[in-house]
Amino acid sequence: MKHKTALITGATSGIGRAIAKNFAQNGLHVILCGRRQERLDALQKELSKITKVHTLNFDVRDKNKVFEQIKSLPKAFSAIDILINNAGNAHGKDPIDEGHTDDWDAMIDINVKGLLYVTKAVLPQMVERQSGHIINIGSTAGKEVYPTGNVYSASKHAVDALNQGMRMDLNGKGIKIGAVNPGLVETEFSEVRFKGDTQKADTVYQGYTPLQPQDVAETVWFAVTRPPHVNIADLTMMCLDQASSMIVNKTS
Ligand code: NDP
Ligand code: 8X3
Repeated sequence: MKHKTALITGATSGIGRAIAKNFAQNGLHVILCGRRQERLDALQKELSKITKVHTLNFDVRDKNKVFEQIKSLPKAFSAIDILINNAGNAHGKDPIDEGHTDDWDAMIDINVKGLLYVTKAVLPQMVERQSGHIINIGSTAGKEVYPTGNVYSASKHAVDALNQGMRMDLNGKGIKIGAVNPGLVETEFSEVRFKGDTQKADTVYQGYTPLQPQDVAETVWFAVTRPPHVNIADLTMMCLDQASSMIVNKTS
């Protein structure tokens, strides 16, 4: 596992950043992706003390930039062993008749099409080498729908479908495909969903003990360290206080 190269989308925050740190601490070389350059620079500075780090700045919605950036990788980083398709967010939380088309576009374009573009840019080399591992970060929202979750949930159901489809189409080509589907994780997710309303965002994680990004990172690490014949195909994880999207044991 040491010195393998992993590309992580959405490495500037939350789950992606925790996965990047965990990989770096375990000796993997990491390619950190995101749009916020100052955060990419800060994480690169931190992780460069313990491993080899490269950063790529692109919006996953920008198809040409995705291909251009991944093609531009220096030789030392160009063979990608592990791809973590993590970049994504919810935008808004409204009943369908009150939803905003810009939010819908963002969720479908980032969570679904962006994941496809990055996968398309990385896959050919994995197919050629007959080896590689892709982990798609889905969600409990990709397994069940909840009121006002409509389009976000649809985008994560698409990730679930793509995870299955990729595994079928790549069967026999030596590439592992799997999903990790977390429930509520305390990240900047709700801040993005509620467009910077931090007070509203904070209430999502109050009154119970939610998952932390590190919990998801440790689960991803478990998946990537299984023996060659074992593929974690589809794993759903929630905090103890969560039973489903709608059932959370809040004590306050
Ligand atoms: P954060 O908001 O903390 O992180 C989101 C990451 O995605 C950031 O690094 C951001 O980077 C990146 N990103 C967002 N939009 C784009 C874009 N257009 N192009 C490139 N990168 C982008 O949220 P989380 O860590 O919680 O979310 C990570 C993943 O986990 C998402 O796919 C989310 O759906 C999923 N998830 C989250 C759960 C939760 O409760 N938090 C539960 C289940 C799944 P930057 O802004 O720098 O581009
Ligand atoms: C994030 C979890 O419940 O906010 O995927 O949709 S939830």
